[in-house]
Amino acid sequence: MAGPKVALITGVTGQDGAYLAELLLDKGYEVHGIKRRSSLFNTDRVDHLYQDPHVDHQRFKLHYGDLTDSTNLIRIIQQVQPDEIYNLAAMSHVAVSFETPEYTANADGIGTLRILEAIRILGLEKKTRFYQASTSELYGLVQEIPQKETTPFYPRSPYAVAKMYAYWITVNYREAYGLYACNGILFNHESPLRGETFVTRKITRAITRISLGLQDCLYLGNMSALRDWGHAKDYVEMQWLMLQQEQPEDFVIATGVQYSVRQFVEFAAQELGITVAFEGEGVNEIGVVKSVSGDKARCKVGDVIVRVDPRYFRPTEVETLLGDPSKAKAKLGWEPKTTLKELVAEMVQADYTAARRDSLVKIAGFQAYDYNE
Ligand code: NDP
Ligand code: GDR
Repeated sequence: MAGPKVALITGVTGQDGAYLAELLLDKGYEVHGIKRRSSLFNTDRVDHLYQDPHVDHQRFKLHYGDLTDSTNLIRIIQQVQPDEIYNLAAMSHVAVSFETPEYTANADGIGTLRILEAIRILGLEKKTRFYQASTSELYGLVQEIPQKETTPFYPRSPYAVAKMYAYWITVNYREAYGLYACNGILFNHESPLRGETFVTRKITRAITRISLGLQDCLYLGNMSALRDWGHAKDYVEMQWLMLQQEQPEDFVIATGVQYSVRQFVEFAAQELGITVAFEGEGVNEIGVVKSVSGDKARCKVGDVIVRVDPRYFRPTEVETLLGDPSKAKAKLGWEPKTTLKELVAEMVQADYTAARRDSLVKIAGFQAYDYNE
């Protein structure tokens, strides 16, 4: 009898890696993940999936590795003999890529080549299917609205340029060597597991902390940027689906709806029952909280909530992204399940719970948890 399918996920400790590992385990896969060595634990998002390596039939295994080290990638792939590889690892922060352009090119661009070459070196071209985490950032300075699979690319950051190399090397290995390799061109997707420095999570975290008096103000950069935001949980299902087709193809994954960063702030505030004003607007020159409602809200009228800090502006910005997911709907029968409002509600709830815990500790110290006293 054939054993379970074996998947290898790079970037398993990230947002998508955690949701994808969960999905594949639910489907009965044996899941291997590559994690980087860090001086602190970096496995928070997958700790609930951890299985004691001393028990039999362990189905979730982690390996130390790095996309900048081909010897390590070849060894892991040889050992694991995966049916499917999901290449999710990347230096994924657009703004940070301007600070670390060479590293970003190495990890995000050449890292993809290293995996594709490992598949070839090990003679796994017919066995191993490959998914590349491509991105709407490829469209950058958009040439067409909405963006679809045929829209020309115009990357606007070292991150997007590195991902463009990864996109084309994936296509090239498919055409040159017959690999089952495909690109998911995913538009922004978020969740309570989103990294804290991406704008959506930064907003839901800050606004819940402000409402509980743990933080005074939220500083943002370009609030007019428009994005097509979906839920990460919906999007990882597509990553799996793309590797289950007869022929490998590239797909745009998006909701087809667009909002601004500023609107995202407003939705988050509404969810929390507070109304915000922005710097330069409202009754005075700096922006104030205009009204307060709901028992969660601890802000006073007059508190400044959202201010602009130019340090968050990017040297070249991607002003607008809007995806057309028609091909994914037609060929894979996929549609996003979560609206932006539902996504915001889930993120605000999760961050409010965390902020409330911090607030209790701040107010009452550890006594807050000492129920025997
Ligand atoms: P995260 O930033 O949450 O996760 C990135 C993962 O990559 C982490 O596990 C990180 O490890 C790991 N990683 C980073 N550098 C290396 C390296 N050199 N070697 C090995 N592992 C590394 O990203 P997401 O989960 O949000 O995104 C997953 C992928 O999808 C990324 O490639 C991203 O660029 C791409 N993408 C994401 C979109 C989104 O909206 N989320 C949209 C389109 C594409 P550690 O935990 O140690 O930092
Ligand atoms: P993005 O996501 O660059 O689209 O890349 P991010 O959330 O960082 O920015 C979205 C937009 O918000 C604007 N912005 C701010 N961004 C951050 N991070 N912090 C701020 O304070 C802030 N203020 C305004 C940005 O300028 C931008 O326009 C994400 C990543 O997950 C990539 O890996 C992925 O490829 C793309 O989405 C699709």
